[in-house]
Amino acid sequence: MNDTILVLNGPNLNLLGKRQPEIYGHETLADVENLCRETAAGFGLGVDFRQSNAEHALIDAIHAFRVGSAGIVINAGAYTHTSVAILDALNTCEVPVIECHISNVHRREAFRHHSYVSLAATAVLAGFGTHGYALAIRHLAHLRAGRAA
Ligand code: CA2
Repeated sequence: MNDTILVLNGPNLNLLGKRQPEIYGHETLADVENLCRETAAGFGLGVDFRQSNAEHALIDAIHAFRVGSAGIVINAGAYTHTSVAILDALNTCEVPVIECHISNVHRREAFRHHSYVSLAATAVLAGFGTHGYALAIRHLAHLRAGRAA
């Protein structure tokens, strides 16, 4: 088991902080990356922080971290609601997977209420804003401490 958490962000999240602040807030993805690194460092863990608009790149990243890592935090963006391919990749994971959404998807449009990612997730966070990423990392650290004991 290594010390690195994959934090994986899907389509359009590169625009975080630049559009729709009423839904997603003012923080940029670079701010989220800093938050993740600082949070993980507090537990002696590292972060590989990635964003892609391409489904295959997200799947390749999951494959690279599916075994032996400290876990995966995934905000798959709209692929959450559509991608059986990402679900299939997550179902191969031997490490914990935390699904994280900035907005509360359950008080939004009905098509956001179903998540393929949730079918493979250890835990799900929605509506905590970007703070949800820190909570997800904190939970991975907690699970890791339990596994090491
Ligand atoms: O709430 C979330 O984190 C979402 O995963 C964000 C996705 C959306 O499709 C999911 O239903 C919920 C959208 C990501 C788009 O990100 C943007 C951020 C700022 C401006 C424009 C898009």
